[in-house]
Amino acid sequence: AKNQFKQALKKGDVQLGIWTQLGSAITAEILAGCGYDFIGLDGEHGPSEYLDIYAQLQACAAGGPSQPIVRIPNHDISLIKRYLDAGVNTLMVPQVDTAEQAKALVSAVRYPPHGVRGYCGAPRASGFGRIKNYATACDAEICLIVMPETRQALENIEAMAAIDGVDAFFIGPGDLAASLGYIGQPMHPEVVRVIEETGRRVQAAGKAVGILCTDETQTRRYIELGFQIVAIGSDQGLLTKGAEHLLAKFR
Ligand code: 3PY
Ligand code: MG
Repeated sequence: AKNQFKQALKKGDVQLGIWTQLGSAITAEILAGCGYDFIGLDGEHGPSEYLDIYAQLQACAAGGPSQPIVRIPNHDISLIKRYLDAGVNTLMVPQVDTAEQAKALVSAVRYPPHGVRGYCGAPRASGFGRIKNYATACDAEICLIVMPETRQALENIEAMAAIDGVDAFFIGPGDLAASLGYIGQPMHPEVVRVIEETGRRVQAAGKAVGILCTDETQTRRYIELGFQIVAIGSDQGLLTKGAEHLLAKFR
């Protein structure tokens, strides 16, 4: 199996990642070489469109060992097909609220007869046709991460976790806080309590759980609780904080 990230989740290992939302292939190339287990390429928030993500995937391949995870903007199966063709093997989908939605996503990432993914002869994902068994081998390599970000999703955690092909859950603290009535307060004690409880429920159902968190103390706590996919910072956050910190030393 080539998707080391997926294997690491199965083994129970923690994967530390960096989030990128600036849409820059150069940034992705630099970060991919920094030693993180994964790099999140964000096609939901931030400026990245399909070709921007494509370039960032190329940059990751050139820049280093980090596993790219692509977060797509919606559940559109024709868009999912295009990202998979581009070589995405670890796909994150936002705002997944129901088992029906999760099942449709599993179907979207699998070729017939197991799903409805459209077939292309020689996409980038197949090394432009050089990986001869791509069409039969790829299903096992694809890692599907769904995002519970609403009250409704919380009600359906066990139903979604029971679906074969849903590999992991990545909690969106910002949207979840908003859905719970605490918009802009992802660190509100009640939001954190619900996140921790959701993590336990996902783990009890036998699936991996992850989160994007930039508060260092809370990030450590999530790791202690067994969160496995942990994005610990972002390109935009690092740039802002680094630039402000530098200037503050001289002014
Ligand atoms: C959220 O906080 O809602 C997210 O989607 C983070 O990735
Ligand atoms: Mg979100």
